[in-house]
Amino acid sequence: TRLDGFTCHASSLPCPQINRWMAQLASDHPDLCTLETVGKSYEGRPMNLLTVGKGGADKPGIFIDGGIHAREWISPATVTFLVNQLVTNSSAHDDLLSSVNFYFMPVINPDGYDYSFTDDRLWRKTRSEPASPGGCSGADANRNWDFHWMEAGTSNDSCVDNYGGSAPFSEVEMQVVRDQLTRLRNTTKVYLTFHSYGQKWMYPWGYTAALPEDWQDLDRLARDAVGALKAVHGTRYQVGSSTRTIYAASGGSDDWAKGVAGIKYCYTVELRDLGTHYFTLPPSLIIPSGQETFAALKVIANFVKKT
Ligand code: ING
Ligand code: ZN
Repeated sequence: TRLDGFTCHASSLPCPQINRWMAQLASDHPDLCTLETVGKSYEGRPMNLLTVGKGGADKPGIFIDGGIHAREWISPATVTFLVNQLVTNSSAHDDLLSSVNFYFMPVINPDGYDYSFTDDRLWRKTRSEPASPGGCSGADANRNWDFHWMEAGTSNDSCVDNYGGSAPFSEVEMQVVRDQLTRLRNTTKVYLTFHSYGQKWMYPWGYTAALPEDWQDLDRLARDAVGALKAVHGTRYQVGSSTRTIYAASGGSDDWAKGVAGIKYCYTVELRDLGTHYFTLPPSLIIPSGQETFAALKVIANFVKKT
């Protein structure tokens, strides 16, 4: 059976179905979509990158990932919603698709994500085997990046949720994402990584309370984005640096994307809600979350188009 956008967003889908849906979408829209398997997870699941655009490889890009934390199901659901909007309603976004490339990786921790369907709904980490005897499985993929690794908001106890891993980039899935960001860094102007929950549009740094020297540029674009987001369903998002908005945590992907890859506009987005439903947001809120987040993405893409 075919998986259309509506069926996909009636509930969260596990990885095999997300991959099947992306493959079908890419083959239905070959003029707009390029689907590549760019790596494999620890347990062997394919990791896919979907490029959407028709202006050619040198156009400015926006790199978007989801599902770095297994239990944050609204993240892959929202990222796939963004993909679906751009691709199946492409005539409405014709000018953006001609001038901007969108790089999507909807589930960058596929082992953990599937484990949260089959075994433990509240699993956060990857599923790599313990690095030492008596340890626990998995690391916090958003504490595993090689920039101020293990300095703040993280632990070297493998049995806790914010375990930073046995070494920077010990988790193969983060190596895969790192390599794509590195490959695309010259054209990528914006990096967006979707989490839940808390309704926050955050920029670096997570490792320190100090702000990047260009923080006002990041702050301004974030405020424009959340303004458009709020206009859709009235949802309020807070804007600020990660450390000042939520808590200090180092080894996150956005800090690496800015501090090492040199991408100027990097954001960690905490999607809905404010805590009422914790990580188990009702499926009826997938579409509203997608709609408002798409409004924010359009603001960002229009900005990128002008750069
Ligand atoms: N939140 C992010 C986390 O990884 C974060 C918040 C990101 C803090 C980046 C600092 C830097 O803990 C969730 N929900 O995982
Ligand atoms: Zn998260």
